Amino acid sequence: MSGNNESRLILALDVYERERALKIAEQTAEYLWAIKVNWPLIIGSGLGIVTELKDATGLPIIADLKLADIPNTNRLIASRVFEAGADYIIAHGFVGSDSVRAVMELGKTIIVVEMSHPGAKEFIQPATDKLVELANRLEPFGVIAPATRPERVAYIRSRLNSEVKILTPGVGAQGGKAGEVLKAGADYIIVGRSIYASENPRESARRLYEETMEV
Ligand code: BMP
Repeated sequence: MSGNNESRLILALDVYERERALKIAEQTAEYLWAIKVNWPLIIGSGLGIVTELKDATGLPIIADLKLADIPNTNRLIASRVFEAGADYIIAHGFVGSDSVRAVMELGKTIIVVEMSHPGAKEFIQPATDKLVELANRLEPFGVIAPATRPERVAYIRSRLNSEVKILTPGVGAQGGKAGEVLKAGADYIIVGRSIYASENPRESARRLYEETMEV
């Protein structure tokens, strides 16, 4: 099954089990632009799941490792994850440009500039302007911004180079609304529980996909 290049929906596949992950990925692939793999799935199923998901769906895979280490360690981790077939890696920007560059030298990178949870207001949000400046300087594929705060997405969009994409988690379970955040300037929405924990993941993905197409 192959994915949908027109789609603006990214599935956050935060389950532990390999079989379950592959089943949900195959059921929903038609409506997705990409699949985001985070630590729960890598810890539960091993890094090989990246290759398997790619083979099973043909979709781009985003490895959401939120790398936040010194350049050498970021490089050691990122090289194996890109080798496994990841198309994008998410890295934190607050560790500094050298750490982010170490990832960017190996493949397409997405930088966190603001997060979606309430605690993001404590440390990350006060640093967002600087993180956006970092993204403007390094020109990664994209940045992560909060779907829970569309006004912040609009603000980030107004300061960010237009070629840099905005990917927004926080739709559904965390309270964000797909239409609102896309109207605010997001390029993609990232959705986990509202799809994978629903009774019918395929139908939930289809509904979200339709919603994004109406914007
Ligand atoms: P859910 O739709 O179930 O809330 O999942 C959101 C996904 O996006 C999770 O994988 C989470 O780790 C990730 N995420 C987030 O929720 N907020 C952020 O600011 C950054 C994230 O990567």
